[in-house]
Amino acid sequence: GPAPEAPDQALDWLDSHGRAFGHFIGGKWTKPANTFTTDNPATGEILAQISAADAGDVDKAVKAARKALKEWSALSGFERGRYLYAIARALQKHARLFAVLETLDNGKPIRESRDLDIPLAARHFYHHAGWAPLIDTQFPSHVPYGVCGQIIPWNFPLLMLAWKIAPALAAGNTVVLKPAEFTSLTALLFAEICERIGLPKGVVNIVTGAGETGEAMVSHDDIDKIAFTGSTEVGKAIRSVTAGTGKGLSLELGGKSPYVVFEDADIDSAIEGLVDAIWFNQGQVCCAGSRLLVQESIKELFIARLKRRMATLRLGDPMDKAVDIGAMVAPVQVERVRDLMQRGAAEGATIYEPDGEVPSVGCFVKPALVTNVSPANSLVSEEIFGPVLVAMSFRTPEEAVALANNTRYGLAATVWTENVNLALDIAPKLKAGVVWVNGTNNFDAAVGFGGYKESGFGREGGREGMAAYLKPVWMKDLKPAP
Ligand code: TXE
Repeated sequence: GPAPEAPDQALDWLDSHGRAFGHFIGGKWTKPANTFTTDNPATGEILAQISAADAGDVDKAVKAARKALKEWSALSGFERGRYLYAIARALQKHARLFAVLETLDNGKPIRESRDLDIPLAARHFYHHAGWAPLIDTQFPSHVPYGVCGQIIPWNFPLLMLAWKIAPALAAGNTVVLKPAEFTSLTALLFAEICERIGLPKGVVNIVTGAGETGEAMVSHDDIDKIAFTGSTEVGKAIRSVTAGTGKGLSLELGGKSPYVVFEDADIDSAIEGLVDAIWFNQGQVCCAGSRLLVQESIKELFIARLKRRMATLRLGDPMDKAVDIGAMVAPVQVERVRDLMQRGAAEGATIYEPDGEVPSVGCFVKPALVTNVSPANSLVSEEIFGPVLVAMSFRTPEEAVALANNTRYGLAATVWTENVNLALDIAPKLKAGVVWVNGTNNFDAAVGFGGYKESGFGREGGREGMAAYLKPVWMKDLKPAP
């Protein structure tokens, strides 16, 4: 096969920063302070020192964003769009460096960071560059929120940054963004891109750190809106902290998305779709198709073919271009997954894993298929956020809908059938923010993404995503028509 991707360029970039990073505030880098390490989860090697921002650092970042707001929001949409195009082009120009850095820091297969994470992040900036000059006409009588505090997870580090920053900037907001503590590096490289393309200082501020830094943002008085993607638990805490304030809020939280396969489905395609739905990014995907619901009549055949396909998945060095399953993000996530699987097994589940060795170092977890479960089993109800698929069966379409909706989450759902009428009947009955028919994980910057129920509220992407960064205002001084 092809030689593994070389990490040199990314390591050179880390070296150029002395392998230690401060925060990016008001267009300047602070000195590294109060540092913690970020490592490569596939090898355990330390990559760099990252600074943990305290309330004082967060305050400086908010002040910088506040200072930049007046000029930035007063620019024409056309001018803001030009900056967003410049960012998009720079992401494309440095795509290889971004992809390698992402894979080193996160453990995801290089094939995914190269073909999905980075191109989709660039696409998000292109898309919103196009929105910027349309805001005046598409959203008359709207103003930007102001200073936005954005907190993102570690599963798609640069892509989640793009989902947050691109629409905020297009609408005329300024931002303070905090990446997740496991994966700060591509956000820091992004800060350097903002510097290089001459984005006005203070429009984008990046502060790094863990939950305490996030808490300092959430409780800061001068942030106008918080946008959060992460665990349902933290999302609920943020909602209660912001409840008594005037802050805007959007939450994109966990999921336990159903993947419904009817007996007339194209089975080969449904299996390939399922591989993508649950084993993409080691299953660390909020909309992962983690609950297979397969019609009773084809259950045996389908499960047998799925097991055969699982045995061909290649697990190992994420820098290897042929690898399907890389490393999970951190040891704590591996433990979380193992604990849940033990609990599920103790509750009676049968767990299948294909044969084969797992590397002795690194955060590697084999793909797993769970069967013999009742709806009460923890593996059916809890978000596992790892490469673990839970399978159940149904007899009738009504039963499929009932099982699919039997969850506290509602982020995504997939329906697989050759019968268009059945698909059109079932899809609207599924309580999920996005429903895919005969496909899965189709993301588009032009389509709003977000959840129902405990998966959160607010949409990212498309017109709804733009609206999330704008506030309607009543123009009292509008002159009456002559
Ligand atoms: O998430 P956290 P964790 C789910 C998934 C996973 C579990 C735990 O099930 O196994 O959550 O992951 C910041 N105030 N998802 O513990 O803590 C944190 O620093 C403000 C699903 O890593 O929610 C990081 O930047 N911010 C999910 C971000 O929140 C706080 C993606 C997310 O981390 C904070 C990630 C606080 N009190 C995990 N505490 C998805 N929907 O895609 C932490 N943070």
